[in-house]
Amino acid sequence: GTIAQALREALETGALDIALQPQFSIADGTHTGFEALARWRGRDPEISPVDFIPVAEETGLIVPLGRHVLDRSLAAARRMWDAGLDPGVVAVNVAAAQLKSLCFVDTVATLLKEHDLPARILEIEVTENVLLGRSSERIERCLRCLQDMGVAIALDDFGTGHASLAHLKRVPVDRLKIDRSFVAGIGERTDDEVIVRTVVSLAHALGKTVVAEGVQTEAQRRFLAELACDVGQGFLVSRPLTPDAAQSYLRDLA
Ligand code: G
Ligand code: G
Ligand code: NA
Ligand code: MN
Repeated sequence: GTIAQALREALETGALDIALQPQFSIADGTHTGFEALARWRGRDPEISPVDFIPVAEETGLIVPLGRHVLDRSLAAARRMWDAGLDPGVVAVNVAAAQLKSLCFVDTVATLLKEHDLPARILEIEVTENVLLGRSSERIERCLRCLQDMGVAIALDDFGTGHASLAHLKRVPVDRLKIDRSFVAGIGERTDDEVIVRTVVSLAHALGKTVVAEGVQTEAQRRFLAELACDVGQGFLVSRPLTPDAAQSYLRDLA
């Protein structure tokens, strides 16, 4: 369709870029890293990744697009390091089709080398549903390979997909990201509070860290701090920023 064609052109012309959203320690507010989010610049009205990522997945464009996002994310981290700033861990969303392609681990290793960055700078975010398809065994092997390299693995939108606790036991995952729909209910709905409390406790009992998404209020942060939730992300601290603005953000913290 037309979106697919325009997306292909956007990849070629450099119109596809990233935004970086800061992540922070729930306990003391210190910076811990960024999540990289794909952005399609120069389109009016703007098209959200919620709309163009599915098109990219259907057309196979997600493989070059995902590589581009990874490359831009590492380039941004490199530039921060070169400016004497510490970006922390940069989390990049990766789709099933990328993990299925046999060369994904090589792509990651090559890009880390090109940008002269250690593997520990990088986190790969996957959704639960990535673990369910026909290629789940291959994908799990790929994730384990990345983990062995020193790349962290995060399970995104946790609690909204179709994975079971058996998956959680088996798959190589270092952290859980609590979906923002649950965080939004803190202070509003007892059921959301119970779910958040239970996910933090489950993650910690399994030796994993927890990121709360969509933290918008100080009251939500305080609730999460009482649970010893590790990391937060959300409008309370910052919206997603252009790479330049993210660098200024880090400089202003120092
Ligand atoms: O910032 P926000 O509207 O930008 O992101 C919307 C959704 O799109 C999120 O669920 C996010 O995980 C997903 N997304 C954003 N960037 C990427 C990307 O580079 N790759 C994949 N696979 N998903 C992305
Ligand atoms: O989960 P995905 O990986 O789905 O999450 C990133 C999306 O969440 C992006 O669209 C980002 O702009 C959005 N987002 C980030 N922080 C907040 C927040 O505090 N509130 C809301 N409503 N959305 C947020
Ligand atoms: Na994400
Ligand atoms: Mn998410």
